[in-house]
Amino acid sequence: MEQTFVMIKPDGVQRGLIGEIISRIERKGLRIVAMRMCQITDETARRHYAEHVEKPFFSSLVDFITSSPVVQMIVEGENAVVVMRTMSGATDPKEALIGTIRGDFGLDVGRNLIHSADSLESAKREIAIHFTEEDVVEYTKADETWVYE
Ligand code: D4T
Repeated sequence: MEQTFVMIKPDGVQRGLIGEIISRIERKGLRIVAMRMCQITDETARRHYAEHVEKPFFSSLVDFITSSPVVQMIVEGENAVVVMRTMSGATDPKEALIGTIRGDFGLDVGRNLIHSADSLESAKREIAIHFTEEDVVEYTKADETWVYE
């Protein structure tokens, strides 16, 4: 089982898509093991997006991600990192396939609704930024014998 870090961005929250996005994660068979709604600080946003500090869109990205509440999750499952990236779709929603979260609900790269870690290493780094061990619950979902062989 892998863990990945997922965040419904301010546009997803403001557009009333929290339930839709969480519902897709649940229906896929993934298990949410930590979840919180919060407004992230400028400092946390800069840590989270540190790899983009030199990019021209960095300051607008930090302004956007701190502008309104987000919903953060740790999502667990087999190949959870790749599965969540596939469900999220391409970074630019205009290019994202229909059926993905960005493909179904977005139009602008600066309003792409969801973040999910791009590798296991990023997932570990991001989980450590946003959650502590006490935030994580351990449990088995009743349907898992019907999700996994
Ligand atoms: P995140 O990290 O938000 O899940 O997005 P991706 O992993 O799909 O894409 P990314 O790291 O390349 O970009 C991070 C974040 O920056 C925004 N962005 C990106 C932007 O506003 N303008 C741009 O030109 C690009 C490339 C969108 C996602």
